Amino acid sequence: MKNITKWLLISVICFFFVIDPITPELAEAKNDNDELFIQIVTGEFSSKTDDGKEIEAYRWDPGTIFVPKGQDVKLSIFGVNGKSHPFYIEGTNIKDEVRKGEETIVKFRFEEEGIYRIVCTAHETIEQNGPMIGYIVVK
Ligand SMILES: [Cu+2]
Repeated sequence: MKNITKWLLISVICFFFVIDPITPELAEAKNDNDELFIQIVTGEFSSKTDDGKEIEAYRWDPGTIFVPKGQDVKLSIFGVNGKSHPFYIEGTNIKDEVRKGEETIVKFRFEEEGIYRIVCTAHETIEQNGPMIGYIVVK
């Protein structure tokens, strides 16, 4: 009986520590050029305060994306809410604009780990109906 318990315990340990856990892969998001293809959109939150004041905030959606270091990335941004979103991406020389109903595509590759912001210069602060700031997390 002791032997069975011992082997059962060893089996459980092997299952959790030796067998490789299933990890999600982004293979399907990669195209023929081995680029990581990521799609985001422009969105908008709007609400009314108790005193009737309309408030709103434009957003990149999703607002945070994860990118491996040294990976070629093709980022598609589709303009849904808001007429125009001029933006830049920190750590790159990318400056472009997203317009309503149009897709803007930019390509980049980060060699350094870090958090790089996608900043819409028209909606950078709360006062400008933002902050429309996204985060590219490079690991
Ligand atoms: Cu904007």
